[in-house]
Amino acid sequence: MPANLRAIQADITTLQVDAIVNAANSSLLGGGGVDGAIHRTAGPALLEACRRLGGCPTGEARITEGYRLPARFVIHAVGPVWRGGNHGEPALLASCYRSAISLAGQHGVHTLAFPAISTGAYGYPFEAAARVAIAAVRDAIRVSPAIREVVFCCHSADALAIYEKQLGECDQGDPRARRDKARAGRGSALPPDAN
Ligand code: AR6
Repeated sequence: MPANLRAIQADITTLQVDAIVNAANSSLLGGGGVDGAIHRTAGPALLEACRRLGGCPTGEARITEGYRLPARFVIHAVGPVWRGGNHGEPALLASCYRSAISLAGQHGVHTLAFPAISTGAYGYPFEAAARVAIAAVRDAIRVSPAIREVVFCCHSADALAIYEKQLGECDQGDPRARRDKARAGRGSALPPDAN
């Protein structure tokens, strides 16, 4: 059965899912934004675990336990800094979503929540980032069948509206949406019978 994708507005540190994704930097040693919130809630053992990982390149992800978080795991994904869009940013952003899904699949995660990676301190334009995120997640979950639900966790009502609109636009259950996407040449690579 295909995984369910949905968007909610919440503080990701409160979510009772198997794993939450952190928008980390390549040191993995904490920072502001969602990274700061996750470290504050998880407690100092998370920083210790991150230290042992020895960093993570942009476009990749690493996994730790969730410690004091309700989530069992934290998947630390390093998105790109936005530098105008011609420095490989979309590919790097897609790659960190794919790496996170792959790690989740390897660790038996069924439910997973993502923040909007790179859209805060890293300056990635929100709508463009959401488009990359949704497409990358849709693609990656096809090879990680254990994953049943992916939540795009938005910090604001505006962010939620953007995700809901884009998830609606590429609603795989709607044949008209599929046809329109195919016409626009920007649809998912899923064959119609994969839905
Ligand atoms: N729950 C859900 N989303 C959140 C939360 C939260 N508690 N807090 C912020 N957001 P950012 P980046 C949203 O800056 O752009 C850190 O210092 C926020 O509104 O956290 O990938 C790291 O250490 C935004 O839409 O991550 C890195 O150095 C999104 O999360 C750097 O920032 C991402 O914003 C990474 O920058």
